[in-house]
Amino acid sequence: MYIASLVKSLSHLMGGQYLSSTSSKPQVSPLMAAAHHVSPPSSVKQLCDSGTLSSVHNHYASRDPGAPSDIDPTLEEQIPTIDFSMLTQGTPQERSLMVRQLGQACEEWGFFMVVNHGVPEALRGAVLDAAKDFFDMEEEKKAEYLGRHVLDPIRYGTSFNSTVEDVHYWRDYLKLFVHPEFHCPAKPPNLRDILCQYTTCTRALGIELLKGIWESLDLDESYMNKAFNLEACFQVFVANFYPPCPQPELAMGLPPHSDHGLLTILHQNAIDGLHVKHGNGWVYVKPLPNSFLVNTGDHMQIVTNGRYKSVLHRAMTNGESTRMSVVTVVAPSLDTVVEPVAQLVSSERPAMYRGIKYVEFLEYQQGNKLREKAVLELLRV
Ligand SMILES: O=C(O)CCC(=O)C(=O)O
Repeated sequence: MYIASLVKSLSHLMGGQYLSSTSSKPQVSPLMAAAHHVSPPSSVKQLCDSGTLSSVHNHYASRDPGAPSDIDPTLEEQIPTIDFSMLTQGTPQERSLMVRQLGQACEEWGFFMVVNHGVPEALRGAVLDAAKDFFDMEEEKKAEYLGRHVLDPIRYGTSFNSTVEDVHYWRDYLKLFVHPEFHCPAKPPNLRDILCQYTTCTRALGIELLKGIWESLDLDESYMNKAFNLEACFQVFVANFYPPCPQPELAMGLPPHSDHGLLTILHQNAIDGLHVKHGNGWVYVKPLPNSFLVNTGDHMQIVTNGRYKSVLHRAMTNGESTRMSVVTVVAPSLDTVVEPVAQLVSSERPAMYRGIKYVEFLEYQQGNKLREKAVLELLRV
């Protein structure tokens, strides 16, 4: 009851505060404005570059190796693979096979690898290099992009949301809103062009996968465009930087969480560190060469009325090498109210979630501690 009224008052507080999805910058709500004045901790890169680090400060001790949720992951389970070329250029039989496999992957895993996706390897390499060039810039230059508010379209920072956290995560990030308007730092100079190409390709990839997923549920494609306003779809790009950590047994890159969007498309450098929750355990992800890792987000769970669930994942640290990942999230337009589609609601399976404007969900998720599927749970009917 308390939670329901919290969500209601949140919606009320934020209602009407935002410009339309084509506006240049979402406005700051009074709720979030309060969080502006806390100065952020140093970036973890800066801590590492100081060269004297042999242990992590208590602020980073987010892991409890003895806790049941922290048990060692297994490699035994194989994450499903989707051949994108069969989905988009295959025979009708090949497409329907891929659609079936997509549906199965979403239902059983919420995670799959995509191969033969057509995004050039050179571009995938270039985006990681350009993101690294950004993190390698002097702190004073990066400080120009420090996030003041969780809906700022360009946001450099550390941990997840250091203004509200008790413990921090061993991660620096650059978050950019790249669609329907494209935002990018002016430095390093090649970032804009590479990112523009990369995010265009991955958006197209995401939308094709969404069509296949929609088909796997026997839903009409035109209805999907209407439900999400995909022409103005919201797309965010995140570059994650996890430098070597002196005590990886204590610190985490990112804690167990689900993603807010419909689909997240992830690509990493040669260093592994992603764990995915499957059944009661964690699976250590070893991506196939040249593949993307894709996972379903909270809004997929809402819209499918719980048929396809978002999945918990976490990013681990290591003591030797810098890990980087680049993530793009494809989501409904910011002003879309997302709710379970009527075709997946019945008297046997009543609506499980109440509808919420995408931007409200996003602001709440990004403005609070990152904790499993906490925001989605707030919307449960
Ligand atoms: O770096 C990774 O592998 C995971 C990143 C992630 O979960 C995120 O950016 O939300």
